[in-house]
Amino acid sequence: SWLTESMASGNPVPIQDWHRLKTSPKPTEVTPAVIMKSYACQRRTPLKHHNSFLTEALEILAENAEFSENEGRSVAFRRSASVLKALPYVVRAMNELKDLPCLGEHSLRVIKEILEDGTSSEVESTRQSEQFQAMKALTGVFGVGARTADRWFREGLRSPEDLIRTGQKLNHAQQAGVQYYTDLNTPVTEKEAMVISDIVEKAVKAVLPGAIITLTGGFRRGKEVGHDVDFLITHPEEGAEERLMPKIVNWLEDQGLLLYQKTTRNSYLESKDGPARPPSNMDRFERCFSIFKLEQAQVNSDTRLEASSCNFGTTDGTQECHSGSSWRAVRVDLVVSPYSQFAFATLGWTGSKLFERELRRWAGQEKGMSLSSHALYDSKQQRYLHAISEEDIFAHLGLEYIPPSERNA
Ligand code: DCT
Ligand code: MG
Repeated sequence: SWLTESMASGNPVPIQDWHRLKTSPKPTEVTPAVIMKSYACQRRTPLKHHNSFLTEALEILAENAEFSENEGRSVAFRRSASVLKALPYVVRAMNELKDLPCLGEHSLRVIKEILEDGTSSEVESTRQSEQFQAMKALTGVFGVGARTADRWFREGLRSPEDLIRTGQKLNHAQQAGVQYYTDLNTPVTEKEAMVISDIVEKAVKAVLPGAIITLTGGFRRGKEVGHDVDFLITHPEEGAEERLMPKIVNWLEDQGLLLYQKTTRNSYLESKDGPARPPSNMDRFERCFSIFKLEQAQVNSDTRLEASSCNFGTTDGTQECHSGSSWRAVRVDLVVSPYSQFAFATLGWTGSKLFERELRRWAGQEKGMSLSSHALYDSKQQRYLHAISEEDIFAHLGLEYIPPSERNA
């Protein structure tokens, strides 16, 4: 509605870093021709954009490709969607797309169908398919990836209830995933994220005074909801952050705030980014996948909640407490980084996933560099490039600085 309002009021639709080639032939139409840079990290992508009716469709196909572990196909659909997110106008006709990069034949076919018929038959049949719905339900269990979900699907399982009913062997993460399924598939609100931030801050300050805590992930990009809350923790004194995670986890556990936690020394990013791997300081990078027990009363601190009011079906038909409980489960990711890697970690954990992927691709293909959440390695100079801020890293990469709120690629 903000879009229709701004268009109706005649205010210009925000144009990010677009270079107008020519103005629209008809002055009333907001369809300027633009030069679209081909890497998402060269563009500004706001959270609220003009083409959700197209991007949501393309992202269904991307998700479906992920379910069948077809990464190339999935990335192709995500790149197409991302280009449309960066457009400063609503796409109404195919000729408005002719100079845009990353739009493959398949994506263009889907877009054409939506523009002509309002929907795409491929997208709708995917959405309705038993396989897509089952994969969505099964990968919606914390700790379950596409491979496991696909195996279960082929064994005839369709939902978390089926996992319980058939007594599937589940690891600890998956057991928690099934147990807190509804909560973990209920979006985390900004308000809930703020309450969690306060708790994490209290925990970290208690075990390491002077530590710095940054909210990363989608909430740092300005998202109003998320599937989890992501934090990055460091300390200005290099080395002070060592063995910090177990202390934080113990503090939280003592307060009864954790429903589940698993601390790992190696994050998935480390294992992927071979060449940029600094040999010695790598193993300090710690990550904790956790599930917090968040008291609803802390979120609605101005509404006094009594046990008796936490029930389904109040007089106005609303539910006062989620699932009729006084608390909810929330996924929280904690990452500890040495101060020297903090800028890289901040950039790497802010996302979006596609923005990160594109940054690494840009570094490798255009700059002969290797970027990870730990470091930036210049292959030509054969040395690591230092950075104390995200701005430094964009500068090393020869990219214009893009603030977090415009990294929603
Ligand atoms: N990340 C990444 N590549 C991945 C997974 C994560 O680069 N495969 C980075 C980018 C985002 C950050 O880590 C946090 O990940 P998520 O929490 O999964 O993403 P999000 O953007 O915070 O999304 P959500 O709002 O759903 O939590
Ligand atoms: Mg997140």
